[in-house]
Amino acid sequence: MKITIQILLSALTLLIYQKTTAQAGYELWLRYDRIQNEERLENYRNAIKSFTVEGQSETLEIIRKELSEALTDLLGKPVEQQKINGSIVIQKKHPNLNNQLERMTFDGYVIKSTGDQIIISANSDIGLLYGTFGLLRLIQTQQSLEEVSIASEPKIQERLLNHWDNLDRTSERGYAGFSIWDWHKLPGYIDQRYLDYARANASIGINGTVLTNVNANALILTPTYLEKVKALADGFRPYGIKVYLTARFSAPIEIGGLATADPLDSEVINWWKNKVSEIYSYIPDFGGFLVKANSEGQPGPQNYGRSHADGANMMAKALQPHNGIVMWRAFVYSNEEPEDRAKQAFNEFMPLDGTFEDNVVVQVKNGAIDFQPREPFHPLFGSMKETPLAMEFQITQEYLGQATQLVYLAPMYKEVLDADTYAKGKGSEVAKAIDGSLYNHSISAIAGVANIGTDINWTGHPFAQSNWYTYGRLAWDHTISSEKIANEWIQMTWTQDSSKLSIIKELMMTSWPASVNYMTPLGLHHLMGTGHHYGPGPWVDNLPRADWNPVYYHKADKEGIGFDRTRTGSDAVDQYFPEISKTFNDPTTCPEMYLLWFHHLPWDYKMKSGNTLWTEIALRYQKGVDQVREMQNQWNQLENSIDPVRFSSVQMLLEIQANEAIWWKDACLQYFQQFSERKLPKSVEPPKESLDYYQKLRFPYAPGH
Ligand code: BDP
Repeated sequence: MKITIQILLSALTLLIYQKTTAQAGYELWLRYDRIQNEERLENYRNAIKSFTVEGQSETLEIIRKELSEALTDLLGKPVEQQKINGSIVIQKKHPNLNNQLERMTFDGYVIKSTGDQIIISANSDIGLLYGTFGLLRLIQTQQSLEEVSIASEPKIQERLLNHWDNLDRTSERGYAGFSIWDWHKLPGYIDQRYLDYARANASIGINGTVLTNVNANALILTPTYLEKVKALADGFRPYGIKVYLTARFSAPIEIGGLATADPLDSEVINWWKNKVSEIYSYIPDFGGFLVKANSEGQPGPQNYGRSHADGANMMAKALQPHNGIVMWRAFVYSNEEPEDRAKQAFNEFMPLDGTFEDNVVVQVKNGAIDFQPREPFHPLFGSMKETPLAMEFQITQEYLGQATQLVYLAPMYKEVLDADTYAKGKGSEVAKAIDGSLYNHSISAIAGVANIGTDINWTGHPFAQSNWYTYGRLAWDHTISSEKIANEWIQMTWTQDSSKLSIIKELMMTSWPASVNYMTPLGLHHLMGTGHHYGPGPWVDNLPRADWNPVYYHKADKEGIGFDRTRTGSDAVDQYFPEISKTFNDPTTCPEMYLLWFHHLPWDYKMKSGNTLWTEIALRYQKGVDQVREMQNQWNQLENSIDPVRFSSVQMLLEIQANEAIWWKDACLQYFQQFSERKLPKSVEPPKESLDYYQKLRFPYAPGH
């Protein structure tokens, strides 16, 4: 009797625990809520009575568990596993699908209905895992399975997360708690979170992870830490996720006892060769290195008078025998350089095109400055022909409201991916430069700076999960639309009700344009507070480097505002192909969203709307505030249809966001008004606090810094 009560009690505790974590959002988009539409449910129940997974491997075991649990939850009744001939058949290289599979590269999959069965097939177990999640997504988003025939393969080969995580568990620009890697307890303790992380990534096709910060610590390359890295790699492997590390360029000195890290020094070359072999003895499928060198104080080849190519190639050669790659970052700009910061990476890397080893990928941020709310695409895309370029997106919202703001980033990523570089005439989109199709590169890669931490919902803001999801989906297929991704994610995360879905989607689709409006409208950029980048600080002018100060970027004065990057200014426009540079160079053809990125214009400059520039700026800030208020109204309509914990968490965060939007508007407009010396338009709400008040705000413990 006593035992039965104990069992009942622990079952109850587990149930309550599961309910609480579900309400807190731990399940991400893998909630598998029961299908509510009775007709659909009946169809699924008829079509799916059982499943069969052919073969044995750790990955196939994961598939079995996933299918059994997911189908049982989605269909609200247990779905049996059968030895042969289930209604879903998961089989590698299925003979009926040979034709399609033979043409498939990487880890693509086919899902095909034959009338009485649904077959999922692929060339690898990992492909089968992706196919399994693909099928579950179809059910989660309530697609018909009757005549399903899907062939899906990733357009980009290496789809990585970059964790800017430190060994002390802080996370640079992390807003969701601490790093999920508990180095102290590794390798003995494998936190369930690691496996849940791997599973979530596999569900969206992410196949690699860089565990450590680009501002690297050489200790990660020592045996003590490599043991720990191995434990993680072993856990991730069945989910198809390879591990990569950041390599500190000066490691040969710091942990190797050498006197130099000169990439042409034979001892240094040997040191890296041996170090790489040692890493592979722990992790036979190690992915390779990500390197930030000669950037923001990090050591690099230039310390020894060598080039980025010398540095990258030295590491690349050490990795070649093991099939590893080097991702060498192009995020470089120099303090001594009087040149416009936006031009420096291009100037530095273009002359090196054609000199990199085959296993080097140059990793380029989406824009030429630094993950701003909106940036024109980086001019290196399309221009570097001989070198594969990886796109680096930031998923963590360093400059986009951190964890207090709801900003759905798919439209931002898409704006960049879809931008035409004109490198080979019309139709040379940035996406093609990355997926390798523009210049026939054999390696292709994409990186997203992760927003994942120890918070129970993983990402701090419940809606920040959508950005992790989006990144994975676009890395797999950059042609999917922002709306479609939002639809999927909302159905899997929030609701199956179409009218509620539309409300959430509208809110999400408004969020990025809104944030651009209330932070940096019309091409303004880098106006954020010092160091932590939290909130506005357009007045900041006292940082040691000119190009760390917001005043460097907006250049507001009595005459006007904006950075002149035209041919008569810094001439950054000419780093683009002529079709683009011509458009950007002329304020009348330059898209207004980038206007002040490329032009310094008088306050009375006439905008397309007929307003003066000053009026337009003011109206944009106000519009951003109004848009957030509208987002609040939309969310409030969902009370009672969303579980109370997640509902009120988003409600509170939107209230914070609304206040932060007002803060941005008031601080920026009052600051710029000192130069414009013009009144605010009537429809702009008067500021809540004085400029002086905003300038005195301090946030010594703002997260992520
Ligand atoms: C900037 C961040 C800084 C990073 C740097 C980078 O503020 O923390 O170290 O980028 O990408 O956006 O290396």
